[in-house]
Amino acid sequence: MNAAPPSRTSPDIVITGTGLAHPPHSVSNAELVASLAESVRIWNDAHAAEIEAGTLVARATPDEEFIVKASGIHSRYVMEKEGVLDPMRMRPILPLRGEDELGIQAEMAVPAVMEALQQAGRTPADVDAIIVGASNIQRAYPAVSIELQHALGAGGWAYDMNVACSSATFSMQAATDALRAGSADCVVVVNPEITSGHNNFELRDFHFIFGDACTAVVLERADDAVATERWTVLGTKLATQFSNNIRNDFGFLNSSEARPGVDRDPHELIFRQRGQQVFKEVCPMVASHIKDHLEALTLDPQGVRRFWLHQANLKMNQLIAKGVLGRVPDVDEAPVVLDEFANTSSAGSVIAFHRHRADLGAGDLGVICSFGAGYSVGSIVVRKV
Ligand code: CO8
Repeated sequence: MNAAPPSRTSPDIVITGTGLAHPPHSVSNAELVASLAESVRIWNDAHAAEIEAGTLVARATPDEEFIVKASGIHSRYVMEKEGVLDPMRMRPILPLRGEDELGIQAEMAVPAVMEALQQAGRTPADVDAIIVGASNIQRAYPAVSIELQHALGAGGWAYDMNVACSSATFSMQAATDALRAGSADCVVVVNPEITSGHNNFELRDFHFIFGDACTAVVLERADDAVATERWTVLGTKLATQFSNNIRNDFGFLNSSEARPGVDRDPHELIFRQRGQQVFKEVCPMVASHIKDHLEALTLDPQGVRRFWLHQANLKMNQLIAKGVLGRVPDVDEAPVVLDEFANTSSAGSVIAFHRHRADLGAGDLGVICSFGAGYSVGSIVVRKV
C-alpha cells in the first residue's frame, strides 16, 4: 500500500542536505583481534575447570582473515578506544555526564545536523521537526531528539524512534509524510549510532561487526527548498516481518525479570544474532522489496544509477543488488563504506548516500535502502533534480 506513488495533489518532497559525524578513533581488525585473543585466553584460563567438566564451552579465538573474507570490514570508528581494546573490559569507557551536560548522542548529532543544514542553506531556526532514529537510544526519556532540538535552538517538535538498522529509512518516510501532511516545513532526520555501547566485543562472532557514526538528512517541500542540490523523493516503502534472529533484550523490565541469584545473561542484553540465518532470509526479502517498490513506481531497475544500501556485509549487498539487477553490481552502482566504517546500523545507507552522490547528474535515479533487525526493510527512491 505505502509503495504507491504520491497523488498528483501531494507536494513534491526533496532531500536538500546530508551530514556525517564520526569519532576520530579508528580501530583496525588487527587491533580488535589482538585484544579479543587475549581476552579469550584470560577467560578460558579463568574457567578452565568448568570447560574441562563440560559445563562451559571454551571461547574461540578470532581471525583477521576471516573478518575481511566474511564481511568486507577492515576498520571501524568507536567513541572510546581504550576500553574496547582492554582485554579486561571489552567495552567503551564513557564517563557518566551530569543532567546539566549535553548527552553523548545529542552531542555527536550536532555537527552532523549542522553540516546537513549548511548543505540545505538552512539554519537551526528554520527546523520545525527532528526525528532521531537509532538502534540504541541512551535513555528512556527525555527524548534525545528533544535534547538535540534544545541544543540547536530549533522549534516545532521532536521524537525518538527505533527500528534498528532500518531507523534511517523509517524516519525518512515519517518525515516525508509529515511534510506532505503539512505538519512540518523543515524536518531533520538524525541517526546517532553508538553501536560500541551495545556490541559484544567478548565473542568472535560479533566483535568485528559494528562501528559508531551519526548521519543527518534534511527534508523539505520542493516549493520551499532553497538548496541548489535537491533529490526528489519519488516514493518510500517500508516492510517488517518478525524474527528472533537479531535480538537485544536490553530494556526497562530487565531488573524486574531478575530472580534472586539468577540475573539475565549479560550477553542477552546486548546485540546477538544468527548471522547465517539473517544472511539467507534478509537478502531475498530486500531484493524483492526493492524490485516491488520500483515496479510500483513504474521504474525499471536497470535505470537505477546507484544503490545506497545498508552497510552490514559486502557479500550481502552484492547478492541483494544481483537480485534486483540480475548481475553483480560494480562499486560505482553500489558503493561500499563498510570497509572503513563497519556496520553503523541505521547510519550506513545514509553515509553511502552522503559520500557517493556528488558525481551523479540531473535526472539520475537512486535507491537508499536499509534493512536489519525486526526484520525490517525500508527503501527511498530518489531522483536528482
Ligand atoms: N574470527 C574467526 N572465526 C570467526 C569469527 C572471527 N571474528 N567470527 C565467526 N567465526 C567463526 C564462527 O564461530 C564459525 O565457526 P564454527 O564453524 O567453528 O562454528 C565460522 O566462523 C563461520 O561463522 P558464520 O557462519 O557466522 O560466518 P558467516 O560466513 O555467516 O559470516 C557474518 C558471519 C559476517 C556475521 C555474516 O553471517 C553476516 O554478515 N550476516 C548478516 C548479518 C546482518 O546483516 N545482520 C544485521 C545486523 S544489524 C541490525 O539490524 C541490528 C542492529 C543492531 C545495532 C547495533 C548494536 C551493536
